[in-house]
Amino acid sequence: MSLPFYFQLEAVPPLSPSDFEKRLRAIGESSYHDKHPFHVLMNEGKCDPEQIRGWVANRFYYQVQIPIKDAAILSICPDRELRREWICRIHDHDGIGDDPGGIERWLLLGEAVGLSRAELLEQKRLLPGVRFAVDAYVNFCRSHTWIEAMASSLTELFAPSIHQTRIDAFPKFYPWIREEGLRYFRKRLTQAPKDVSFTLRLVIDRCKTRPAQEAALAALRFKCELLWSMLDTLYMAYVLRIQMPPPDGR
Ligand code: AHQ
Repeated sequence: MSLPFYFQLEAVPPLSPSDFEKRLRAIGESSYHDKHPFHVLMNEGKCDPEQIRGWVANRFYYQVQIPIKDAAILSICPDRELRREWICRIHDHDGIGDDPGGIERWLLLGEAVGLSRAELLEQKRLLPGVRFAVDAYVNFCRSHTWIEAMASSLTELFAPSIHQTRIDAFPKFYPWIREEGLRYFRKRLTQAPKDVSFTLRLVIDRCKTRPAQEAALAALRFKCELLWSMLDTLYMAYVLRIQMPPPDGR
């Protein structure tokens, strides 16, 4: 079995830190899912309530798997100082102390768009393609090195604008969505930059060889692909209205 191409780069000199960062950022600039037609429709106010509810319900599966993914990273990271930093991501989603966490804030978003907590918690609207993409993210982080898994979260380099866009667009185009539903996005405006500045510095500092740098770039490309494919599934189901008939008529 041939090794991934980047392992054949041992003799190639590493990228400089600034060129490595430029390569990381270039991935998002071209293929981050803020450019996906479903997000464009949503941010231009062209989604109907059912399409918004479909997006909220399916993204809930991504949200609840984030702490599972981060726990998988903790379980393979041997560095105590890095674990002490990374564990905050689990608290951000599961909650800690008085902060109920991002999963609870996403449940509030669900209620604000007209979905019951039970519908979200029981994954009533979860589409197969979304489940496969999200599970692929968790499995990637379980089966790769901890630095590749951390590098895959760098899609959030491009996330603050995506949250601000929703904070601006939802009240303007979807006044029927209750304001408290936006709490999740508002919280990410500060959490995402904190997470990403730590992770960007770590990946640049720790990926000293060209193979390590190319593996981190491949991890980020993989994550962009899975975020994009989640929205492909939603577009197919909620815009083109093509869904797999439920197996055995369920
Ligand atoms: O709300 C998001 C979030 O908490 C995270 C964690 C991070 C990761 O660990 O991969 N990625 C991420 C993202 C969140 N929101 C997405 C969105 O479109 O609202 C973007 C997504 C990301 O950029 O990876």
